[in-house]
Amino acid sequence: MGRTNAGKSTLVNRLVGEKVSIVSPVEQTTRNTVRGIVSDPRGQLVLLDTPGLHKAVGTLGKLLNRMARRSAAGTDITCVVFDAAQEPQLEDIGWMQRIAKEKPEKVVFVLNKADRAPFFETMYREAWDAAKAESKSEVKGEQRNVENSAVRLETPTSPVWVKCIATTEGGAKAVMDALFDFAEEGEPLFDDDIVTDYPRKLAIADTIREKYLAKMHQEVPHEMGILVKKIRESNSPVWEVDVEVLVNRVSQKPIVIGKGAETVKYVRKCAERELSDVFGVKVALEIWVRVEPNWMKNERLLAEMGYLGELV
Ligand SMILES: Nc1nc2c(ncn2[C@@H]2O[C@H](COP(=O)(O)OP(=O)(O)OP(=O)(O)O)[C@@H](O)[C@H]2O)c(=O)[nH]1
Ligand SMILES: [Mg+2]
Repeated sequence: MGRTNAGKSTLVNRLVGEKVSIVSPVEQTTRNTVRGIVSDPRGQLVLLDTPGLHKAVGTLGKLLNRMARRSAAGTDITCVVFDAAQEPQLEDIGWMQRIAKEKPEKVVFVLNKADRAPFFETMYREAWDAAKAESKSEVKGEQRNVENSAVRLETPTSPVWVKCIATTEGGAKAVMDALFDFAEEGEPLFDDDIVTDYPRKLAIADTIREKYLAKMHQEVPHEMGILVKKIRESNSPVWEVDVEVLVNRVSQKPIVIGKGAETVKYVRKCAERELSDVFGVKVALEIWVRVEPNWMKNERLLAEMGYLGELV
């Protein structure tokens, strides 16, 4: 978990060795919890990529924050990704405070973007010290056993701090080692040739959204919802996929389509190429843009996009 744009999805893809989660330079890229599965001679790791925490605006924002928080519960290892090329921000400190308070046993703090300068490692460590101190004084206020809680707050092995460059081959090796060090023995949960169990319809919708995020550096993509209505694979070597792009306002429709349908054609071409690669069959997308005011508040549509049901 971690703040939006910290590089969580990039890291998950790097660890898995294949793209299982979409990535973009803009905030709020990931909208669902995506599982990435690492099968290594050392064993199997099941990674949960979550939507980045952010200041919630509207129903969807709140849902995404809730999903991020819930995914954190019930995991064996808590891995927080920080964009250490930037100073710690409210959301980073929020995760630290939560960890200081809830004291999960195994924590990995990833200082990502170590290829960048300046790199704010010291500030993150200081922020953690402050979060611990704050939590201790709260405990004192509640008159609990300070000694015990101090011991559990930081053991010699947790949190582990690792530097990472998620964008480069080998740049996340230390993260992988830290995760395997913490992992406990158990039966593998997935076959070793599976890299994700993310539903196909959602994966296709995400790929289309990623192409829009890359093409449109405006607010519009955040107000877009992508629905994969149907995948027709009957008797043909081509998958024909019906897609609806939902926008909030009438004025957004021409932007999503583009002049002479340029934008939608570009997105379709890039997405078709990538999806054909991923699925090993030719994929043909039929994209319809529909104005659906307040789709972000429509539970049926949100459920269809997977934003209501946690996969965890
Ligand atoms: N320079 C540099 N850039 C990185 C690194 N890791 C990720 N990025 C870039 O950071 C941006 C955000 O990456 P994502 O993986 O989409 O971030 P995220 O944390 O999943 O973001 P949300 O899904 O919005 O929560 C992308 O442009 C990545 O290419 C890194 O180690 N170094
Ligand atoms: Mg992401």
